[in-house]
Amino acid sequence: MNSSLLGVIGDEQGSLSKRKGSLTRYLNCSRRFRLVRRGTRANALPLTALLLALLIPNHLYAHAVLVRSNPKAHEAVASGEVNVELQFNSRIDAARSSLTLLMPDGQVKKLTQLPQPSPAGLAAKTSPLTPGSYVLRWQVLANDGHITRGEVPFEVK
Ligand SMILES: [Cu+2]
Repeated sequence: MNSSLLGVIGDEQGSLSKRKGSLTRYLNCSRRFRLVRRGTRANALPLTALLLALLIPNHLYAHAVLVRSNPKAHEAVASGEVNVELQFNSRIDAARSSLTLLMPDGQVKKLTQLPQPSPAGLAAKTSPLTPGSYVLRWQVLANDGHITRGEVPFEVK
């Protein structure tokens, strides 16, 4: 059902029906979301609702997902300045992405980013940290225009 419906959509678009899976999920994701926006403009609410229901599961796999971090989740690091580095599965827009640190006392501090280590990476250096439990929170904008966010809890010993 999923693929036959997408075939119909592809015919409306004139080009989607020709693709055979050579495009990445990333491209699928951004194209499908443009389709949803057009549907809204045309006031095709039932179609839009159906598309959303079909697309949300795909959407979860489509954009910036954290693949590696320093510190690692639940890692215990030495006190002092901590080098934060996050690696994602897709290119991200660093200027529209943010890193914040939840301190042991509940304060939230915005981290100043360092130059991107790679197009899919983010980096920052914390102020000197004292022992306690911290949570690094990230929010990133992927190239396809979608925002994802997550947390990396870690300890300072
Ligand atoms: Cu996306």
